[in-house]
Amino acid sequence: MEMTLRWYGTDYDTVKLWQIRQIPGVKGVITTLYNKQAGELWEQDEIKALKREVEAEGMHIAGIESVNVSDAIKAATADRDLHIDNYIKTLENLGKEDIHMVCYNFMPVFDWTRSELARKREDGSTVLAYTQEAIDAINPEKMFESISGEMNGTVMPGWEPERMAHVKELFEIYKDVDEDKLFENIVYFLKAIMPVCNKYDIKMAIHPDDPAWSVFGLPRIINNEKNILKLMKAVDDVHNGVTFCSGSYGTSLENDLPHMIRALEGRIHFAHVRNLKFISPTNFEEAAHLSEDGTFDMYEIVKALYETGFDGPIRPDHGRMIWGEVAMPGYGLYDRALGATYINGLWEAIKKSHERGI
Ligand code: CS2
Ligand code: MN
Repeated sequence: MEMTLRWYGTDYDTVKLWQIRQIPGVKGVITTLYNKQAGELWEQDEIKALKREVEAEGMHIAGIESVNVSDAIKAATADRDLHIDNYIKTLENLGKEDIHMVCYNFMPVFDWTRSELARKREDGSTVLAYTQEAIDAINPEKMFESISGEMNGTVMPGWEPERMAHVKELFEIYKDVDEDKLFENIVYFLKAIMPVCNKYDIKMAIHPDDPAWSVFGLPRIINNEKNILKLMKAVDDVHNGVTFCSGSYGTSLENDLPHMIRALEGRIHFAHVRNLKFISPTNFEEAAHLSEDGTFDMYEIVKALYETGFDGPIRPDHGRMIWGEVAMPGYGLYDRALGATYINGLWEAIKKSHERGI
């Protein structure tokens, strides 16, 4: 595995590359072209410039998170083939720039959803949190105003004001898209991009839906072992792979995370490792990465990754806001650096135990 950190680019991130570089063992970043809309083409020059920027700080791009898939592709509207064509050309340009891992998701309209962006914990830290009651109380057409918590000038991905203005139309295009149709659409998309992925050895890594169930009545299909294995089988190519996000699959207590990792052996190309603390099955908050601070056994998660030969980029995921840091919720420097160090420690211990036959 390669330890990495997500970086939101010079224009958006409060965290700088030089700071990331000082985290022990982190030489790679996961980033994207943040000014691109889903469906748009990425020119090779733009990718090259991003690469140069990262490399000038002594680091490299370990993968892209994300090349977003447009709602036209997800819902199969008229622009679908045009957007797929742009996606293929984008992958080709990434391949030419020697980038071989692309994370994406197939969640309709929104990316991950939380009901609070800054729930205060006992120790004064703040975290992203979710309660089903709060989400149920939100009127989808007014949800932008309804979201609570300290925003620090940022919003959840997919909730940008310019998108929220069109949220009604976005919901409209999913009117006839149920889970089966969404599945058909993702298979169509993956089959179309597999040739370019094979040509440039680009590993596609689908991020799970978060939370792992339908919100606002929109279909969700990347949420449990059965469904993700179904997708792996439907397009049975190693380039059709997975981002194993413990915090997203883990939103459902029915998901046995180490078991899922083992079932997905060979198809996990990227890992997001974080912990959640459950108050009830539909009320959870994002904890520190340490096992005892949350509900998951992080040792078993990292061990399953190690034992299945995972060798892609891994990153801590959302961190708590600690030590007075002001940053994008979930994406401050301090707690993610602690998370990276903790995961590195687990990995080293597990690896040495194996090597020494302990
Ligand atoms: C990320 C996702 O912040 C997060 O939880 O893991 O937003 C992820 O980047 C996207 O779903 C991938 O397209
Ligand atoms: Mn994630």
